[in-house]
Amino acid sequence: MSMLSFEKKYRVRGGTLIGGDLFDFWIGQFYVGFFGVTTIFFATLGTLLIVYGAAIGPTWNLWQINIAPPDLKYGLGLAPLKEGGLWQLITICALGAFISWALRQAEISRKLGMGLHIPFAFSFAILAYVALVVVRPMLMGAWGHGFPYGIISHLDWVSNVGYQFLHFHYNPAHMIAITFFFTNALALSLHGGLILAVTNPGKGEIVKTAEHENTFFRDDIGYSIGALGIHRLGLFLAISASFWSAVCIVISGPFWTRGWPEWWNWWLELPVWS
Ligand code: UQ1
Repeated sequence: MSMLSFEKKYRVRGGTLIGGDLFDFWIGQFYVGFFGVTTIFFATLGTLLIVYGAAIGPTWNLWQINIAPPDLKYGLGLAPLKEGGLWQLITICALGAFISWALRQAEISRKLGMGLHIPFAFSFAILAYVALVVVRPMLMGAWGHGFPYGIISHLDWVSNVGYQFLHFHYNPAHMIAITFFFTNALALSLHGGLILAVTNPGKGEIVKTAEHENTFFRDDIGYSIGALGIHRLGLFLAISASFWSAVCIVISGPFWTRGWPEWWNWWLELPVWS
């Protein structure tokens, strides 16, 4: 069955979360839906605001364009457009577009009678962004604690915030997040390698199946997690990486203000040593 006839079969009404049948149609291969419209709206407006921000800025050098959050003196209030207000509007547009996209994924999943695993997974990427530009700034009392929108400028922000805590790699949640990112890369490379190895046989060879997949890992490490298991593991590793990234930045400032190396003094201060 070609993909097009498959899609035709599943292009059914219903499953919408809002608006009933109003936007329940397709344009070409794309499902529209209420949240398709809101995604386009926020993404277009946000992009135009970024271009406007670049136009009133000092450079068109793509690496150096920077749209900064407001000064800390504006606290959690609205700032004038050219003094961080643009950043605030762009942030609202980004949140609107990201959340719309997740809800669009939910609508399509419901239409197809699938689980909601995809929007659930995507929500963890949104969570990491929300932690940086909403949760932490609110806990710290100023939108100025959000990160600037620019290629070099956001790297400088990460570096500066890292050094404010002396050595960010001593942040225990950062350690956990990195461990999940690396383990995720290991798992996906093993899985990608395995699938390509069994589905790309040499000329005249047959495509291999689960028997080969399981046997490889039983011979290699004495254990096979299975075809479903590897995807459960992958989802867990990926969402955990995003989750602990969000935790590691939200605790930095609102809940710990000194250098992260010092946090480990709890170990030296255990009464058992005295
Ligand atoms: C695995 O065991 C497995 O099951 C057959 C896969 O399924 C296709 C995999 O992709 C991988 C990578 C493994 C090995 C992983 C672990 C955690 C034992």
